[in-house]
Amino acid sequence: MGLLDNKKAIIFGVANEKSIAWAIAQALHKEGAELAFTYAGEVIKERVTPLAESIGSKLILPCDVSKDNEIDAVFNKIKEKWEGLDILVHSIAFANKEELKGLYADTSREGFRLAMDVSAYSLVALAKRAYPLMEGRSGSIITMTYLGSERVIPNYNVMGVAKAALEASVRYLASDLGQKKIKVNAISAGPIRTLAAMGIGGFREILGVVEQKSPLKRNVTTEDVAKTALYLCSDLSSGVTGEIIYVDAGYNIVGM
Ligand code: 0WD
Repeated sequence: MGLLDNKKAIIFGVANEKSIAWAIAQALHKEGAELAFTYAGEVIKERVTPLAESIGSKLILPCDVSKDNEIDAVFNKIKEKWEGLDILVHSIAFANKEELKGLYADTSREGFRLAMDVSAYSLVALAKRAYPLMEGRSGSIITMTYLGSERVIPNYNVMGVAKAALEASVRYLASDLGQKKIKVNAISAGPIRTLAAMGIGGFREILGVVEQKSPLKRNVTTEDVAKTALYLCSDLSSGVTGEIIYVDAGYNIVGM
């Protein structure tokens, strides 16, 4: 018997086998959840399809989260195939590469809009379509954030500001959806070498600092994050909502 037997979960944000979302998908699958995946663009489709199929997923759908019509199509399909939904994993962020180096003070209006739209508003856009499908099912929505939302991390820039908006959205969504018995939480992960992370200037240096200074004296893995995701998506976290949970080897508590 698994923790998530008979649960239906949709995963947004698998780009390849190194993605945090992929480790989460595997953990949810292992505990019995049935999974749907989305991808943005044909290149990602080719990477996601074999991964999704390897764990028996039959629903692999296109979705650029900056397009409402694509989001609508995904949730219409979920309604048609599954009728309801128990778990939504949002593991998506994007900013133009030139915004992730140099000065935050040089952020462009369009760069700010794009980072906010894809990295923060997208959670709201997905939650808006998910909650009617979660009615009466004790749903769980999770998203991924980073310490750059509350402290200045060199080069993280506009993404830090987008993550602050994302974390505030977690609290507002948790408040709205609590009466429908839906939990909304975020995991604040330590740095992990993924496609998205490699776009951040000086990322290798950040990994080195965490290894040296964090209480556990190591970096975290996608499996570390996936275990907390499993907790948040299952009944083990039945009394937890609106939280930002750190999976960062304790780095966030360190002052010096
Ligand atoms: O150190 C890290 N890797 C951390 C990541 C530390 C703390 C938090 N995070 C967050 C990221 O900010 C993101 O929200 O975790 C989430 C997942 O990121 P990841 O697993 O590190 O990176 P990746 O494997 O690249 O997945 C993010 C994916 C995109 O990948 P690419 O590399 O193609 O940009 O987000 C998806 C895409 O698959 N994505 C979109 N999906 C739909 N519509 C869009 C979009 N417009 N843009 C990006």
